[in-house]
Amino acid sequence: MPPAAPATPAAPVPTPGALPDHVRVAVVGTGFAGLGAAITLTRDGVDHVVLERASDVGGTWRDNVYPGCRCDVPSHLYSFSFAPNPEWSETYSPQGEIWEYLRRTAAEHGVLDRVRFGHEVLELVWEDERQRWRVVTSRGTLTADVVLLGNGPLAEPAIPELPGLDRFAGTTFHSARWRTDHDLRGERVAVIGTGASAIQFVPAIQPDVAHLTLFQRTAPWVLPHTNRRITPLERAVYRRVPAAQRLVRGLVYWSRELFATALVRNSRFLERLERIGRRHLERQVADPDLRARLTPDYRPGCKRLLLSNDYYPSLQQPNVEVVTEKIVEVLPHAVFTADGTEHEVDTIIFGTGFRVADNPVAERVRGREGRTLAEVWGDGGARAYNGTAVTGFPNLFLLAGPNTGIGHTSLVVMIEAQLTYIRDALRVMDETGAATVEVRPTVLAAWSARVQRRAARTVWNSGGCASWYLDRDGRNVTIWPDHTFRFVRRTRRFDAARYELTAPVEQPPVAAATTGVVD
Ligand code: N01
Repeated sequence: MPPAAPATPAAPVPTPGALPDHVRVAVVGTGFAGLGAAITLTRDGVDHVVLERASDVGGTWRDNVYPGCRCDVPSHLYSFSFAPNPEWSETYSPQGEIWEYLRRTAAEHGVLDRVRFGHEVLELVWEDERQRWRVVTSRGTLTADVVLLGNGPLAEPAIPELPGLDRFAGTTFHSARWRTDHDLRGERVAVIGTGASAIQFVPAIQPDVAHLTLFQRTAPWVLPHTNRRITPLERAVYRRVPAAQRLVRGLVYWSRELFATALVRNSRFLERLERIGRRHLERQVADPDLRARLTPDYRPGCKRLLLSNDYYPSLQQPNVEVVTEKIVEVLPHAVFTADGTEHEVDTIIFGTGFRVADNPVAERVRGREGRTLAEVWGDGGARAYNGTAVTGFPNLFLLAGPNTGIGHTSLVVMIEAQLTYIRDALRVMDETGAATVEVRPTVLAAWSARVQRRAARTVWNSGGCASWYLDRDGRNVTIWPDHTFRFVRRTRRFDAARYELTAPVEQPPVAAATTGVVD
């Protein structure tokens, strides 16, 4: 099949300059989080560098070029509040437009010359005696007073360890590493997984492949999609009257927050949603047997709600088979399932999601006591105060960190709130002369307990499904279990009293009042 069309480059990406020896702030990644951070730091005149392992900006919107990829959050909200885009062509944007938006926004805000492309961060080590981070990259080492981790929770593909996979003679790839050079036309293709990615690329590739075997472990809730083209008139209005677009953004935001009430309280409203999902299935799938296999057995919202009008129809095409039997083994030319069937295939595509709870970047960050983030989180689960700060890791701020994920609205809202908070933290450091800030252990423990208590009531915890939102111990370590405006409110100012501030070594102590420990 023809390769997915990535965005036409909107802005030239400069060749990387030399790596500085030392910076005030090192930012990791150039998705919404990393670019948002770079824009904020540039505006504030903060000395910084941005480390990006790839050769272009864009994060997940650069990496996910699979056919049919688009955002399932409306574009007017899924964008920076300070950089509205009146030119969105559809209410839910295709991947290429979002990637182009990020490239253009980065260029317009003059942040590209601070980005060092092809620099993968291999190790981040806190040097306590020097009060700074040693940042080891694939192309050299630097030090930084402060590190902002914007590596992204959905950046590391998860590929299941299926017995025999290494002996498969055909092609395999993950949806986030789509082989645009691989022609699927006329092939027998296996797709493993039926999450947000698969339901987008299955209808897109189905017409071209000879046969598609879809391996479904758990049926997703699929709701009707309301995407539509944005008319030239609307675009002209947004261009000339920016307040009109802000109004639409606000309406989208508040309607999503209203909806969040149902998810957060696991309320009866979800039964209505269930009826909508069932009706969608009944309308689109005539065969009762297939319909039964596509019917979820948990509350809608427990896993991400999926939007599609073409997923179910594509599954009923003569060249598609939905297999719900467990995969036992991969043979050189087939996928072998528990019922004893060999499903012969040429290519296997993994739509199996990402390493979120066990993100490998956590193994590369070593804190004050010599332990890695992964080790600390391995004991009690991933946690960060305000999704941002971890005890034992001074001057480290996580963007889109634990429990800042979102099941109902735009992650960009959360990222911008975190940037406000971090920006204020840097201001406090400057004003007090503090060399380090580190969240107090009691504060983090209380925060984590509160988040888990709150999460227990939500549909993500008690909706009757297993999902990547929960870690191995059933803790919700990913989703913000509340309305986003509450997160925005609590991150408006850096609450220095909840942190330990230390003065630069060999300098007088910091004057800031930092004694009171709060919840
Ligand atoms: O991954 P997923 P995704 N054997 O983890 C199945 C965002 N996103 O890439 O449900 C068989 O949702 C697994 O089965 P089960 C969005 O936040 C956003 O689709 O665990 N099957 C599931 O069906 C989303 O939540 C957009 O039983 C196996 C699938 O693989 C996140 O990315 C678009 C298996 C994984 O689903 C991830 O979505 C796309 C195994 N061993 C993605 N292991 C937007 O539009 C896993 N599965 C913004």
